[in-house]
Amino acid sequence: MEDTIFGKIARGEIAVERLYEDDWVVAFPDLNPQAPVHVLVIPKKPVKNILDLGPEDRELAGSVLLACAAVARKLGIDSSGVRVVLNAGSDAGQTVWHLHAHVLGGRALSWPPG
Ligand code: D5M
Repeated sequence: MEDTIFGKIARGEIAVERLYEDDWVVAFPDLNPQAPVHVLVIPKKPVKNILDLGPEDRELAGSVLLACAAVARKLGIDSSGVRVVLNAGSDAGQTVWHLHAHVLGGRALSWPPG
C-alpha cells in the first residue's frame, strides 16, 4: 500500500506525542480534536483499514483494541465513558489510508453519528 503520514509517524519520521506505544501500535493526539480527549491508535504495520485485515492480523487487531483501553485509562476517561471509532472507506469518512482507531471522550457524545 502507499505510504501515508501515519506510516511516517509509526516509523518515527514525524514527531508526535507518543501517549502509548508497544510492539504493535502507537497512540498520539488527533490534530483536529472532536472531544476533550481525542487520540488516534495506529498499528505499526501499514494496513489500509479494518477491511484490509486478514486472519494473520489477529494479534494486531487485538493490540489496537487493548491500546484504546490503555489510552482511556491513562487519560482518565475510563470511568465516564469512551467511544472508539474505526472509519473504513470514503463514505465512512476515512481520510488517511492507514488503519486508525479514534479514542474519544471527556464529554457526553451523541448518537447516532452523522
Ligand atoms: O481520520 C483521520 C484523522 O487524522 C483526522 O481526525 C485528523 C487526523 N490527522 C491527520 N493528520 C494528522 C497528524 N499528522 N497528526 C495527528 N492527527 C492527524 P479519518 O478517520 O481518516 O477521517
